[in-house]
Amino acid sequence: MLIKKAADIPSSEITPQSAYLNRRTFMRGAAAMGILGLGGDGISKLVAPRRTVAADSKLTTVPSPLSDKGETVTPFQDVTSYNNFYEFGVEKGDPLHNAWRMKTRPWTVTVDGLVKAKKTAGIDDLLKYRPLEERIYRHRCVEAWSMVIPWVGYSLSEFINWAEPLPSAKYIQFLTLEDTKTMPGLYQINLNWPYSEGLRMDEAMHPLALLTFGMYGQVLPNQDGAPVRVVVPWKYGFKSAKSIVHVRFTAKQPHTAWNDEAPQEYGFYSNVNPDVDRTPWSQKTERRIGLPFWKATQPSQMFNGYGDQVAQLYAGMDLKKFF
Ligand SMILES: Nc1nc2c(c(=O)[nH]1)N[C@H]1C(S)=C(S)[C@@H](COP(=O)(O)O)O[C@H]1N2
Ligand SMILES: [Mo]
Repeated sequence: MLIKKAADIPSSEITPQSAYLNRRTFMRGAAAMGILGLGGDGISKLVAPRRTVAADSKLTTVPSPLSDKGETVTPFQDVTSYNNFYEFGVEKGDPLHNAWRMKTRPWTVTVDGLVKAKKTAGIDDLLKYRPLEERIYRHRCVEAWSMVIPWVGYSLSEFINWAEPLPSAKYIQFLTLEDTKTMPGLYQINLNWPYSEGLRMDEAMHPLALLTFGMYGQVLPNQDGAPVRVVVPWKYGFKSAKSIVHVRFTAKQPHTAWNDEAPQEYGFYSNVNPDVDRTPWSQKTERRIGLPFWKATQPSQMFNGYGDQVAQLYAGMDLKKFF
């Protein structure tokens, strides 16, 4: 978001999914053999049995009544090649080219702060903890582009119940992976790393807030926040932290990376709001990725169209002040 670009990525950067998968497999092999000088894993990675989830990227899902109806899903290749994941670089195509280096197994999520007891969960246990739902949501970036994505996960509230926060916990904070070995963006962009985001507890408990493990019926591609992220569809995309390693419950509003960077532009709440224009981008309209340019521009909706479900969370609040 520091680099304020409206232009779409050149079509030369968009690789068909199959080609991309082949390339990624090749690159992984090359990395394991040290061809790219990234070494470290050695040959054992090539012969070690692959873990269930990695070997079969398909996820079994149940449909969800919380899915949007009547939206055209954005093509997979757009959703996986036009990304904001600043740890992997600032250009929209950078995460596709860099994020495959991130190791998503083993992976644990640590829970602490105002909880009964500190806990740690392994990613595969989290994945199996509740039935995985397919939830089609509109996804709205503050840069005024949007997508429609069939995510896979279960409500964040399920995870919070497992975490057992104390009644004094009023906020939840998400801290994400900060790995200098695989994330060139950590040196390129002056954000307050690790990436931090947060929600008020009642927002986090809302059934629409999704703990997300996959999309398009498969595990999340790394550039979309593997192995686990949140998706908060009524808020701007930057609230939806990717590649979470640490969840903390707090009494006070936690600091967040973009708010630290530019508090006058990126508020803590950051509900989609066509009437609040704090950023360089007008929020009145959005450009739907994957549509031809003459159809792409659409009016933006309050709470990204989820107002019927979430507006009561903000009853009595001045949303121009708490933007
Ligand atoms: N860790 C981390 N999470 C992040 C970001 C990031 O840079 N780092 N970018 C955010 C922004 S600005 C957006 S719009 C969404 C993009 O998600 P997508 O690439 O899966 O569409 O991720 C959000 N989560
Ligand atoms: Mo964003």
